[in-house]
Amino acid sequence: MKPSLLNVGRLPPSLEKQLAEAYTLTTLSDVSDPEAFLRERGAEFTALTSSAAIGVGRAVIERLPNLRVISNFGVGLDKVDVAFAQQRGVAVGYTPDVLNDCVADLAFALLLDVARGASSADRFVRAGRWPAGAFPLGRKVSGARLGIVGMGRIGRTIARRATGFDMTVRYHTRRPVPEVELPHEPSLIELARWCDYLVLITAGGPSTHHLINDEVLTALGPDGFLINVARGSVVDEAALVRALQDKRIAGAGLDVFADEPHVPTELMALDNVVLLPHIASATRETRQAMADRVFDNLQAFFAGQPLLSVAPAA
Ligand code: NAP
Ligand code: 8YV
Repeated sequence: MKPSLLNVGRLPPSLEKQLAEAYTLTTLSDVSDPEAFLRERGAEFTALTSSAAIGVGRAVIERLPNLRVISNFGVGLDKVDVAFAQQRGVAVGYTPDVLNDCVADLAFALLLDVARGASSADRFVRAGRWPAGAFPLGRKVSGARLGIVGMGRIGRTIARRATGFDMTVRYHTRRPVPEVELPHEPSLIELARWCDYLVLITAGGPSTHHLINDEVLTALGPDGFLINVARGSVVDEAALVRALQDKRIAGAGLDVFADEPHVPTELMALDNVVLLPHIASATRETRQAMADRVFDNLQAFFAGQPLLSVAPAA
């Protein structure tokens, strides 16, 4: 008998197909009345898949009394109630490391774009404005000062990329990372004051909610750029909009937003921002590697083996 798997997230079609072959798969969004379905059939499911974008909260987990394993498509667990799942003895798998390269690459794509004005210059050319005059000067990236907020798997990959641009790097986390030789800056304000580019790559969730507030943006200053590839919740978006409108910071490159897929209209009106639809891990290679990890975590669990990537105790 195949184990019953409830999919509450949106997964790549090839992964859904693979899951449907190995498990008795139900996708919650296909069900007409999910509330009633969970009430009547919740006890059938031993496994659950979700994605970092959708997650799974306590209310759903509570409806699944026989749940034994969650496999999350994504490394960010801010929308998964890991603490409650683990308390119930449910194993939680996720997809760390396989996306480090692509997220770090996209952080640099945003950084270079907003500093040099690539997207803005593209709009300038397409609008036929070049014959009327030169595009405004950008800002130099090579040799500049890079502040990284978060120095985990992806933060370290971003720091490695920065060596190729001869950048001077410092970082901020709650605790210095012993194996990282870069200078740790215990004060986020001081890091923002020091750097030219401030890249956010912390976890989301309550501990980082609005870490980047008006005070930090003021410290970053009119020549400083903010890059966010972490979570929209890390930034006070209203304060960011005001800082950009008043030119109290130079610009921002954003892959993530507070209320995705909705982007504040004020940001769309600004030319000193680059706006991306949460695509940092979205390459064919990396999404396939993430899909493989989601599948392999489940397969390992049902083979009685440890998950390949198990979420740390919450
Ligand atoms: P990780 O290895 O767990 O690193 C997380 C880092 O955040 C750690 O260095 C941690 O250091 C730091 N941190 C946590 N709370 C903090 C706080 N309050 N103040 C300062 N630093 C704090 O995670 P990762 O694999 O590098 O991934 C990081 C995050 O990137 C994910 O959680 C996810 O939200 C985001 N992400 C986004 C995309 C995208 O598509 N844009 C893709 C993948 C991941 P301390 O605990 O010592 O403070
Ligand atoms: C995914 C992410 O784009 O892994 C994460 O935490 O944010 C991204 O890799 C996405 O969440 C997939 O749902």
